[in-house]
Amino acid sequence: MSFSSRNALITGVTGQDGAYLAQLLLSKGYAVHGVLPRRSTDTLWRLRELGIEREVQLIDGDLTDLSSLIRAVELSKADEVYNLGAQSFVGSSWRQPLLTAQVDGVGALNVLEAVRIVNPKAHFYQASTSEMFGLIQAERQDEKTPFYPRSPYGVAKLMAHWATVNYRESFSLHASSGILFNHESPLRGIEFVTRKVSDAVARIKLGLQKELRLGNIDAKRDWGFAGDYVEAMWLMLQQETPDDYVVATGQTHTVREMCRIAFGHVNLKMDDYLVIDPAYFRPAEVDVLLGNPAKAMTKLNWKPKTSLEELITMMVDADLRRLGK
Ligand code: NAP
Ligand code: F7E
Repeated sequence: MSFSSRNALITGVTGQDGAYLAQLLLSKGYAVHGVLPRRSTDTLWRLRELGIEREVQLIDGDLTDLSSLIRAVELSKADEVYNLGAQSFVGSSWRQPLLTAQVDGVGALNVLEAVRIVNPKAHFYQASTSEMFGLIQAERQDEKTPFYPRSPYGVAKLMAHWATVNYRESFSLHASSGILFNHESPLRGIEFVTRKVSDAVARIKLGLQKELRLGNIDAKRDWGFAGDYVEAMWLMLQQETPDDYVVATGQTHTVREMCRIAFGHVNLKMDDYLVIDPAYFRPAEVDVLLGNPAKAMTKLNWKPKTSLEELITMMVDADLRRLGK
């Protein structure tokens, strides 16, 4: 089906998910607009890698500047607004807690306000996160599992999550929240552990690096592919009624296992290169995450399509190609 008369607005369009979501919406015929915060460096590399840099219409704006968001919702004539913008690195959130709260917490409220003021009929998506479960209160986390965030990032995202629920209940906004578990891709930021590993493995294989320094490799995550997860975001906004959905694979693996897959893919032994460095341990850790995506699978007819092995080998191959150029 073509959505050629529909306008979408994405905050965080230059990030991993923003780029894949923009690509998905363009393929469906949407006019895609993106909020672009002012930066002194070029931040369009992901849109360029996907070959859609010229197709996304960029509008200056920042999540901390309500007036810029009002202008963006007006200019884009958005039917669907996806709030993906965030300071998304958990590790940095202890070092920049107030910025994280302003961007990830109050920023989401700013987008909700812009939608409420300009076009309360627009469908709204909030990028919630499994980090809200933190110190897990159930073995498999679903939409009913109580939250217990363990970082300033998780705390800020919890505010945004409840603001989304509250605007749905208070103002009847079509506001949905996707509680997404970790999702990765060749477009993942280099500071996150999967991409740090895929980049390092490629460098070691090519003789450009000697070792890989990591923190807590016993942490367990439910890792999926970002390309699969943006489909779930879109599906949520196509539903008759707004709701909250867990999006996950239902499998969990340690950082150590993920790392072993990456080294094994290029016929290297992880133990020959891995160094544990206390600098990468966090003040409070989320030890294990394991999602139950049953609701998304039943109600959205969504399912994850990519195994961890496929994901990590895809990322290592992409980094080998990049570094080989
Ligand atoms: P990402 O790659 O870090 O992208 C974040 C985006 O937000 C970037 O485009 C960034 O622009 C933008 N941004 C940062 N501060 C901003 C501000 N003040 N105003 C406007 N835009 C701003 O993150 P991602 O992995 O794509 O994740 C997308 C969203 O899902 C985030 O909200 C994240 O917290 C959430 N989430 C991610 C995961 C995951 O595993 N990837 C899981 C659950 C939830 P600059 O690069 O120019 O700063
Ligand atoms: O860490 C451990 C680290 O930074 C994963 C974000 O997208 O997903 C992401 O948050 C695990 C943690 O992701 C290193 O301690 C060990 O236990 O890749 P990460 P994250 O913190 O899970 C959630 C769902 C989001 O919402 C976030 O936005 O790996 N770990 N050694 C390490 N992590 C990093 N980054 N670097 C290390 O050297």
